[in-house]
Order: sequence, then structure tokens, then C-alpha cells
Amino acid sequence: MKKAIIFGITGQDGSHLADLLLEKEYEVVGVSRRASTDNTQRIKHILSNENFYLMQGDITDAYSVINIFKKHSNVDEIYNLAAQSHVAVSFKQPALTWDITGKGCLNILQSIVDLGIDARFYQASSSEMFGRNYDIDRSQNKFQNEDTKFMPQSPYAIAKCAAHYMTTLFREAYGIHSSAGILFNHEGERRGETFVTRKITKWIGDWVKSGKDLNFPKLRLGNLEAFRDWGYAGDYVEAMWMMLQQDSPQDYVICTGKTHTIREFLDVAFLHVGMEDWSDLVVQDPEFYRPAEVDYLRGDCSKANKILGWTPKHSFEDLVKKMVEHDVS
Ligand code: NAP
Ligand code: F7E
Repeated sequence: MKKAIIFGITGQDGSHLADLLLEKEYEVVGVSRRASTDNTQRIKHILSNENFYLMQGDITDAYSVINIFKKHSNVDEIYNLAAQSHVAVSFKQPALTWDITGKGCLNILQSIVDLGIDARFYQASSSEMFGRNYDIDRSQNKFQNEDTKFMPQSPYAIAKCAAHYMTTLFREAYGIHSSAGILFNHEGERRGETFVTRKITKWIGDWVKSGKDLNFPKLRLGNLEAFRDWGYAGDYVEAMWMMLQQDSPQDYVICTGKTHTIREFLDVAFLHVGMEDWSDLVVQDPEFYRPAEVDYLRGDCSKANKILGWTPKHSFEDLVKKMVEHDVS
């Protein structure tokens, strides 16, 4: 039986990945940080699984990471999904973001080397690292791939670049089987409620449940013109696993190859509840604009398709429908 450790088990991707690995009959050790309230909402359904173990740990604390590896030194695969993952928050808490999203990855990699852990390592890199290398391209002919230059536009993206380079350095310097997945935005029913897609579908759900009350507080959003390449989280965790099954470690872009604005997401989401015109329900609020924006993201995952045989299973329309239906019911 293979054993995997997942840092970031309580997050959207951690929970999907744990489901996938348990299905594949792995023993899964999930690492969650201490919280004053219950942070296991997304993994409730696996807490009593006999192959699942929950351990407390924090990746900003190297001692904590070392203790986890000492207890599970026979681990086969290590997935680092832990991060302060909210871009807007990273402008307000840049040092914390650096400690978790940047240095946290180093703590894991250095512990692997120092303890001589013979395991494969996955780092959750991000399309945010590409940043502002493309302006809005309404003809939508531009793509980012593994060769595209990083031009990070937030403390989050800079921390992710550091972790990404650390992952490639440890591969080259110490021969670790470490791969980074450069994942574009991926969403779903388990997405955090402050990311734009879930914020929209959650609001629609609450509004529908209110009987479409005209006095319902409006949906307050920031920039509606940015383009994102949105996929379904359940599809993307399969790519993470596939990367660690390869003989040689490499980095891969994972995306759908399609891009849409937030405005288009709103169109499709509101149409699912019978609203063609949402303009009276949404307010643009300066509070939700960022000091710097990433205008245009659209990935090219031909490498993952060719080497891993990975391809996304859900379209943009499927994704929006799934999320709206979940939040409305
Ligand atoms: P998420 O829902 O925000 O989950 C982040 C996880 O990290 C949570 O389990 C969180 O714990 C944990 N965490 C935060 N600080 C920690 C610390 N100091 N020590 C240990 N764990 C800590 O993020 P996600 O959407 O699942 O994304 C997974 C990873 O992929 C992240 O690294 C993210 O940056 C990256 N990524 C995401 C996307 C995307 O579109 N979703 C795209 C590219 C890359 P709590 O539950 O206690 O907060
Ligand atoms: O913003 C705009 C916002 O916060 C998307 C993370 O998973 O994917 C995610 O980062 C867009 C931006 O995701 C609101 O300005 C408008 O242009 O949903 P988001 P993100 O910043 O793209 C990447 C790949 C990651 O790696 C990250 O971890 O939507 N937007 N109005 C808004 N965004 C939010 N959050 N809230 C608004 O009210």
C-alpha cells in the first residue's frame, strides 16, 4: 500500500486529492494546522476512513514538518498544497503569505533532504506567477505555457515563484523527484467562499433561497473585466497525482485552454436561475479591486496532455452549472 502526506488537507484541493488517493487505496496522512474552530468541513466524510490519518502541523514551523516526517519516514508521495492562497489577502498580509506560501515550501524540501526521505514531491505552483505578461487580449489568441516568463503581480505570486524555483533547484541540486504543477484557476462546490466564482454562486444560492427578494443585499464585486482560465478542481487533482507517477520529475501547466471574464461567469451563472440581466443585482465596489491585477490568463496544457495523457473533463458551462446547482439546493 502506498503512503501519501498531504499538506493543506483541509483546503479545496487537499480534500479532492485525499478522495482520489483513498479511492486508489493509498494510506493518506493529512496535515492540518491548529484552528480555534473546526476546519475539517471539507474532509468530514473521510475522517473515519481506516486508511486516513489526520495530523496537526504547520508548514511555517520547520520543527513541526520534521516531526511529521520522522513519524512517517516511509512515505512515498508528499503533496504541498498548503498556502495562504488568496491573492487579495496577500496584499494585506504579505509577510504571512511569504512565510506560508514561500518559506513553507522550503521547510518541507529542506526537511526531505536533511532526513533523507525517499519520496516524490509535488508543489502547487500557480498561473498567478505569469502575472502581467499579457494584457487583455480580446481576440483570445494568447496562451501561457511552461516556457512563459513569470511576471508576478502580487505578494502571493512572488511567494509562489520562490517556492517554484526552490522545487526546481532541489530537483537539480539534490536529485529529489520534485515536480511543480502550474495550475490555472480551478473551482467547484468546495471552493472557498471569498474567491470570485464561489462568491457569485453562493450569493445566487442565498438570493434564490430568499425567494429572489428584491431587497436582498446586493452582490458586491471588484473588477469584472479580468480573464481567467477556469477548470474543475476534481479534474486538476488527477493531474497532480499523474505527475508523481512519472519516472522523471518535471513541471506542467494544467488548464482548460479557454478563458472568460468575470462578467461572462456572471452571465452564465445568473442564466441558470432564469436571470438574463443581473445589472441591478451587482454593485462594483472599490473595496474588491486589487492594487495590481492580472488581466489575462489562458493556458496551454499540450505538455501535460502529451506526457501525462491528462485532459480536463469539465467545460466552463459544466463548472458554472455544477456550482450554481450546488449552492441553490
Ligand atoms: P485553499 O482552499 O485555500 O487551501 C489551502 C490549505 O492550506 C488549507 O488547508 C489551509 O488550512 C492550509 N494552510 C494554510 N496555511 C497553512 C500553514 N501555515 N500550515 C499548514 N497548512 C496551511 O487552497 P486550494 O484552492 O485548495 O489550493 C491548493 C494549493 O494550490 C494552494 O497552494 C494554492 O495556492 C494553489 N493553487 C490553487 C489554485 C486554485 O485555483 N485553486 C490554482 C493554482 C494554485 P486551513 O483550512 O486551516 O486554512
Ligand atoms: O479572483 C476578480 C479578481 O480571487 C479572480 C487563487 O486560487 O487562482 C486564484 O486566484 C478574479 C480577479 O482568484 C472580486 O480581481 C472581482 O481578477 O477568484 P479570485 P485569483 O486571484 O485568480 C490562482 C490561480 C491561484 O493560484 C490563487 O490561489 O476576479 N474579482 N471581484 C474578484 N475576486 C475576488 N476574490 N472577490 C471579488 O469580489
